[in-house]
Amino acid sequence: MKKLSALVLACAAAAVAAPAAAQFAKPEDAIKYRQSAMFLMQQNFGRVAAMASGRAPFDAKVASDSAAAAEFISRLPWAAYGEGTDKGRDNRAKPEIWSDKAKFNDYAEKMQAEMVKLNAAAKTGSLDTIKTAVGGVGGACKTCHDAFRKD
Ligand code: ASC
Repeated sequence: MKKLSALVLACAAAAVAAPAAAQFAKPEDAIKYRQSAMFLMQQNFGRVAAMASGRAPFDAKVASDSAAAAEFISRLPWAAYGEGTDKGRDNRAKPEIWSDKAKFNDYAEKMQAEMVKLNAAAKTGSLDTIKTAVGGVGGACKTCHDAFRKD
């Protein structure tokens, strides 16, 4: 019994200590994962942004559902930027992501905070409120891309 609890504890400790990268079998999978998350986030955010700019007709339900999806997805990419995931599949991540991780994480957190605001704004059903929040998210995307994405 003692042995079993020690083993369970050791496994739990290992699971906590394991780097986020450990959830991916290979760097290619991590890159594909974060690119997929970014794509899904962009598609959902882009739908709301198109309504905010008048390129698409405003549909409060679609805006709300899309913003909720974008907000959830905004939490996903970050676990897939572990050490050694700069190469393994065609990607535009700059080396600064790993050499200036604190700044990268700060930008990532700011974007997620803007997504929370967008989701709340979309729930109000007010297009003007959504427009402001779309501006916040777009700015956060751009700030990070300018610093950490190639071209
Ligand atoms: C998008 C998208 C981005 C941001 C950015 C906002 O829809 O793909 O990277 O918005 O263009 O400035």
